[in-house]
Amino acid sequence: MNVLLVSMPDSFEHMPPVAIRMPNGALTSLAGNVDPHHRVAVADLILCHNSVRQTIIRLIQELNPEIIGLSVMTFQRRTAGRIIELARELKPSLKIVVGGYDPSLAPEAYEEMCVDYIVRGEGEITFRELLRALEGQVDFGNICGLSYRVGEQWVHTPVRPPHRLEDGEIRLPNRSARLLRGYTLLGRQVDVVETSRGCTYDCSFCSIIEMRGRNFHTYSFDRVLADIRDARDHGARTIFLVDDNITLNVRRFEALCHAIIEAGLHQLDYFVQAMTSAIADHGSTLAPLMRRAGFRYVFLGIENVLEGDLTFLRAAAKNKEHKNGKQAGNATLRAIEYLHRNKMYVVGGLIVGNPDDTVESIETNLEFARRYVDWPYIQHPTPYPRTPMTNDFRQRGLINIERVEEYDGTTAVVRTEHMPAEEVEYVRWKAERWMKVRHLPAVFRHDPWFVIRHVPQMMAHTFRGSTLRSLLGLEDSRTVFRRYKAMRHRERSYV
Ligand code: B12
Ligand code: SF4
Repeated sequence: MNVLLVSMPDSFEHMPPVAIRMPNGALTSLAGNVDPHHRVAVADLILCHNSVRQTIIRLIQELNPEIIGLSVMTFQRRTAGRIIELARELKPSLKIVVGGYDPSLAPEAYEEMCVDYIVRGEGEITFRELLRALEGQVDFGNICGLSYRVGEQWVHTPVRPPHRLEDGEIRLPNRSARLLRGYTLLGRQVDVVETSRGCTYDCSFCSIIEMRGRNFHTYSFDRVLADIRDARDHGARTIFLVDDNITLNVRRFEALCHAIIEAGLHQLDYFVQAMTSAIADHGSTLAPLMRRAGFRYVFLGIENVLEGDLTFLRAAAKNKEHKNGKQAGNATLRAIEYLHRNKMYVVGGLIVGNPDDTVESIETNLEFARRYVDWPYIQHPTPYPRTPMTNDFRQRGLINIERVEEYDGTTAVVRTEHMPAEEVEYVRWKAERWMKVRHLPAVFRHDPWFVIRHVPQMMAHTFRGSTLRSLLGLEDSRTVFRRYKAMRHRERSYV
């Protein structure tokens, strides 16, 4: 069968397409795991975010797929709906499948769209079996993790348990299936690689637990190294390790760093997401090793620097330092110190605008980011489907905006007990732009040509909404903010 898999073009404030265009790892993993007689093509629509409609039309005409699969996050739901309508119009007989976090956690939203199948949870085996069912080899009802229509009714088969990755059932991704070019992270071709899936924590804002329960499964190092080599052979110079929480098993992470070095793959740049507690507790050995293995940016899930907020976010435990087996205060500063001492940059993940936040508590976090992090990644709590935090916000009547296309993390859609949502966003937005500028010299040292060629576009993105008048101080920042919001509103219409 001819299969076309697409990821959505929607990006958010911290991912300006001029500097960051990342592949979707789910689609190549699905492509690598269907039966070999199928022809699968993958299109990451972030690579054509200015011409989505034309690209979809062209791909459907050229490839004539029998099945189209869409990978969707919640803030991309509206775009997905429009692409589904367009695809249906272009080819009414097309079978349309949706998967990813949003269809898995809010399948009811897709039942009202023109889709034929919803794949819930991990997709490789479900999708492989779905294609077999469409060829008449197996019964739809026997495929776990699938929702499908029978007449007017939707049937939901039982949940598929998370894969034990250790057994080698999931094959390597198929990167050759990609049709579009232009992936980049600050000027270097980027690719995504997984070494594990899952997490055993239960932060209240995170979708992972509802998606797959609390568990942690790992791929073998042979497979991980083969995957990195494959990404490199397809042109990548930067690898983003997309594991949910690679630092759950620090000994394994250290061994992975050794394996990368021994395999000679440490010439690539690596980005990774990490817990502060793991880095603080093991930094004296782990951080130098990470540096030797090529790690350059570490996204730290700091979440908040105030204990009250950490408790609300259920993120206190993962941010605690330990001494002699006992908890010994917040781990964040020590983690940052280890990373900086070993010449790595800290992407500081913070969440501000929690129910009890005031201007002062938000300012405390912003001041922390100004002083200690290299690249701020500050978000607002966002009520994604079925997270415990969504419940809390709903019960307290604090959700202001139900339009999910605005659930991109940097649009404040909830208010606090003390501040309107828009004020929360304004305070964060105003401070964060300047923090980003400070990191430009470091980017310049690593990739001077990229910066020279793209600095005007990067600055224009960071300071969107500004005019000559605002630069001269003749217009206040609230006017600029309103203009920025209007631009953001317009650009969300990708199709
Ligand atoms: C890595 C990652 C990123 C990276 C890289 C993204 C990329 N292009 O790959 C970065 C840091 C850039 C990022 C950014 C964002 N992310 Co993110 N990210 C993740 C993370 C950690 C892992 C995702 C991943 O690649 N997993 C590996 C792949 C193989 O698994 P998978 O995507 O789940 O796909 C499987 C199934 O879902 C299914 N499937 C997926 N698509 C499809 C399609 C079909 C047709 C089928 C059949 C099956 C299927 O099968 C796949 C294979 O089993 C998750 C989860 C987490 N713990 O936080 C969050 C997560 C996906 N991100 C999330 C969000 C919200 C964002 C942001 C909007 C804001 C933010 N929090 O940073 C931005 C938006 C980015 C943008 N487009 O502008 C949310 C999504 C919540 C939701 N309900 O939509 C998650 C779940 C985190 C959370 N807050 O809970 N993210
Ligand atoms: S530690 Fe990270 S992956 Fe795990 S539940 Fe918390 S936010 Fe999600």
